[in-house]
Amino acid sequence: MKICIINGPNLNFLGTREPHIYGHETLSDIEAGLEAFAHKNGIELSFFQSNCEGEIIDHLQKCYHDKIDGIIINPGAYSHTSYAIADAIKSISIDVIEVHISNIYKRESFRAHSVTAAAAVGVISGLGTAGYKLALNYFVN
Ligand code: CA2
Repeated sequence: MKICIINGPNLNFLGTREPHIYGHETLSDIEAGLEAFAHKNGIELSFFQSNCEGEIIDHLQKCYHDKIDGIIINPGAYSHTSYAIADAIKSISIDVIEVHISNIYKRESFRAHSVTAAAAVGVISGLGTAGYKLALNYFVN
């Protein structure tokens, strides 16, 4: 099984700023933890991070062409604005789980709505960086 983990804008800053919201793990730490978990479960993982909306859409389309079985995406702030990413998720016919490290429902009101979430199979929000591993576990099962 091939799973791709996609992270959107500013998530390359994880572990360096705002640790009270996003924790102390860097994106590399998170990816290494997921890789170890995937290896034990016979899953092939790939990772992508971009600060650019179009690059994220291009990568979602690449996942379609590469016959990826599942996608875990944290679209960052594009979750709240990007109908283009939502359309891309809908168009590729791949199960997508949306992950938010923070609880988007108990922060600023603009974060409480995700336009991309409606295109996902499910959403994990507020469980910290463990949310990525929980999403991966969904695909394992
Ligand atoms: O909780 C999440 O995972 C978010 O997707 C994170 C986004 C935010 O815009 C969403 O509302 C919720 C922001 C990611 C910013 O990442 C940073 C990481 C470290 C330091 C500063 C920003």
